[in-house]
Amino acid sequence: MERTFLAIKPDGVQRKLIGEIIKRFETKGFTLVGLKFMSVNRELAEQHYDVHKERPFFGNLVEFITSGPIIAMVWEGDGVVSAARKVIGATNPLTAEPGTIRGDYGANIGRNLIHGSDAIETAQREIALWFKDEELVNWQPTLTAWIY
Ligand code: RTP
Ligand code: MG
Repeated sequence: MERTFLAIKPDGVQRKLIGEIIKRFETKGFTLVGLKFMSVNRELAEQHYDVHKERPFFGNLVEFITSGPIIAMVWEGDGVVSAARKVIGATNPLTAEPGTIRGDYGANIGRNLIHGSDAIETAQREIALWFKDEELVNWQPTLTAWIY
């Protein structure tokens, strides 16, 4: 079953949006298989955003993601990688559609509340970077198997 890595960024935690954000993936029907509340050190932040290391905003990005605790999560479901990106919305909250997390709650590209893996291969890399195998719970909801 497909899995994706999602992280509620420091702004989402500080704005008390953890419950609201998690609720959207739960009610959509995806299955939570990993979750931890944690601080992010510089090394992990730089590895996570390695693909952006030549971009002008890289320094600010690393500074921001290490500025306060985050919620790291792994979610499972058919097509979850691209579907989660749709639930999250466009990178810039100012142009993200209403109804998406960023469209509903964000107003700044550097404070866009949540990260979501952008492809299946990226998700595999990010899950391995953020979680040990034993931190993931392999389970399936039995009463609602049709929801994945
Ligand atoms: P994320 O990786 O955080 O889920 O966001 P994303 O895929 O929608 O966007 P991405 O292109 O991967 O960029 C990573 C984060 O960098 C910040 N950013 N700032 N100032 C800028 O032009 C700019 N462009 C990107 C955003 O906070 C974005 O989430
Ligand atoms: Mg990205």
